[in-house]
Amino acid sequence: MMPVLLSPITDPLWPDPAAEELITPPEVEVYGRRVRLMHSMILHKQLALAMGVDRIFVLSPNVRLERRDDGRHAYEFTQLDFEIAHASMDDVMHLVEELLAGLFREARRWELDEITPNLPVIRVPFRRFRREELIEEFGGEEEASRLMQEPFWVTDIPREFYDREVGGVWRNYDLYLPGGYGEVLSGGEREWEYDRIVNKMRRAGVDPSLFGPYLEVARRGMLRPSAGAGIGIERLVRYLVNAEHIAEVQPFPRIPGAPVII
Ligand code: ASN
Repeated sequence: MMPVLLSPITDPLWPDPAAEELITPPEVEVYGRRVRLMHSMILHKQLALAMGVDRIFVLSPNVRLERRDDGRHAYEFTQLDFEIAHASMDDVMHLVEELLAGLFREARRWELDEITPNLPVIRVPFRRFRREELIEEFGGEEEASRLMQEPFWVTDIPREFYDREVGGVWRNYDLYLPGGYGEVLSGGEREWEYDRIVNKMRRAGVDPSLFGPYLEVARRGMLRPSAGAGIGIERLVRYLVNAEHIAEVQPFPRIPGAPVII
């Protein structure tokens, strides 16, 4: 699918343990109507599946007005975003493991390791931690990312309404890179039932009236069970080439707090 850039609805990015406070998506006016720039295409991925497509991927630009420049955040970046009808979290985790193992194998084959001598060896499957378990063992995701030698999964993360929650367990996942490179992917199985979605929005203090067209499709019972994820391309490339700062892998860096030059 080609990306959507402007829409009345986008990812609230809230609540999320990675977000210090709610960030508001930038808005522009088109033909007298205010629309938002995409935080992420998650809701449009669910809507595309509702149209009957079973598997999609999209290279999607995301704009997030983050406050911190920590070398890992860009306020405009690209996700390789995908969604698969009736998939489970195990299906997606397996797919991502194969994708990354293949990518690093190819990088070596194409002698990228001459440019980046520290090209990591990727061994799959990656270790999995429930978020609570990881916090107990390491103190937090960032500490774990600094201490771990290989990529690892974090599951069961309490966050946005669209990720599936069954019996108090969140069927979602983030992939973290070692060496302090931090989070590179997030995803989950999805909610598709109207009542559950609205209840979770209310519980999180997210205003359902901001999601009218999406909720209308859900109310008609047209959303489908699915799972997917989005990979942060710049973060993945930064790890692949061992770059210090994300600005080094963006031809036109979009760094929080820094003025736009071009
Ligand atoms: N792309 C992510 C997903 O599929 C959502 C996000 O970036 N916030 O779950």
